[in-house]
Amino acid sequence: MSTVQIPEALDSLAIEVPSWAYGNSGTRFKVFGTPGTPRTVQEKLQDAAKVNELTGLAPSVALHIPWDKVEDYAALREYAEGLGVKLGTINSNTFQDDVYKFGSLTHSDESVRRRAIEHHLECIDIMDATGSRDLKIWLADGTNYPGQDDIRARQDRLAESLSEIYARLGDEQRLVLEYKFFEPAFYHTDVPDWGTSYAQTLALGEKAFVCLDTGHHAPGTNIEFIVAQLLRLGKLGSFDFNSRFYADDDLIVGAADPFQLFRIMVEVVRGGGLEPNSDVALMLDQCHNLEEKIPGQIRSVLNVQEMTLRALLLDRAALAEAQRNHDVLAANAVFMDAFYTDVRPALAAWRQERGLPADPMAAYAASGYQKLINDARVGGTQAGWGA
Ligand code: LRH
Ligand code: MN
Ligand code: MN
Repeated sequence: MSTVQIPEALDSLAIEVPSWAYGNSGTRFKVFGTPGTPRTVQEKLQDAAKVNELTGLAPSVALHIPWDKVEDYAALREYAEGLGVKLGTINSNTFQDDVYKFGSLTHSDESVRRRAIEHHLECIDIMDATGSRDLKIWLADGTNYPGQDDIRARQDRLAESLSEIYARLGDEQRLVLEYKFFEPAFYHTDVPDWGTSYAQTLALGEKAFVCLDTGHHAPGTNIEFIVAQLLRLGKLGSFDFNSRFYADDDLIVGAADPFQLFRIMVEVVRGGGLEPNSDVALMLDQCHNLEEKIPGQIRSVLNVQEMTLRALLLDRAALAEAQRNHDVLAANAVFMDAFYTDVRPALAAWRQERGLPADPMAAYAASGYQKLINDARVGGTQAGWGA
């Protein structure tokens, strides 16, 4: 019998899954095909619904446009809802067309900027049809060589382009601006860090927020500090969760550094990020190059759930007491106690109480779903990279 008491706050934990996680992906060296890969957006939604069915944790699916382009988004919404999931964040994409070689929202040529702005306005039209709240913008814009372009003028053009997109948002809609310090640009990136995203979104207004992708930081960056700071400033809009060893590796969240995920979730809880009506949306942004995609996603949402529970179990009163006494070792011990708590047996029981499988990974393996899709789907598509 486990002694872990699960706080009610865990009941409402929701992690959005990305449609592109179900497609084949890889590196610039090779994209391996996986049996059962979805051929259509609808099939990606079916797989996402399976993850939600077995975990109760993934009620919405992010789309990437044009990777998930369809004729009728209202019909797609109905289809998703029929499967028990909602359509979530709409991700724009100005990083795969030749016209954007030298930038999109920051481009020096007005006609290219116009095209990129129009793409975002189209994404907002899609949000109107899908009922999505968030438009997520990540830009590949940047330069490879010092002197290649005027980096300050690019900031000005970015601000102008973003304000036109922002002006089109509905009352309940939001814009989240994701930062990344390098790649595909190698000298400078136009939105490299949280400070730039904060400055740009602050100028836009209260419906604009920062998106923090955990893979988009230099090694050694204290990400939980950024989380604390953005929550303090009321500007943390969303997470793209994944793991990195070296760069933007897009591996399963919590796989590379579970302790870092714990530290991040401690700050999320501390900053009110799990409270009802919080501004913070939790999402995965991952690719499964080698492993099977559906169990990869199941593992991912379970990792977030486990670390969230450990963060909720942190004895904050004891921690505050030790901190007040400047008892460094006691404070650290309280912190580590929560991290080292094995919450898995308690979570298994908690799931069963809610009619979910105690072990979603085992339930998936036993479900026969993988064989079903392997047989039914021939010629699945790539996640989008190079597609
Ligand atoms: C960029 C990024 C961004 C994209 C996704 C596919 O590296 O993190 O969120 O939309 O990958
Ligand atoms: Mn991302
Ligand atoms: Mn990324």
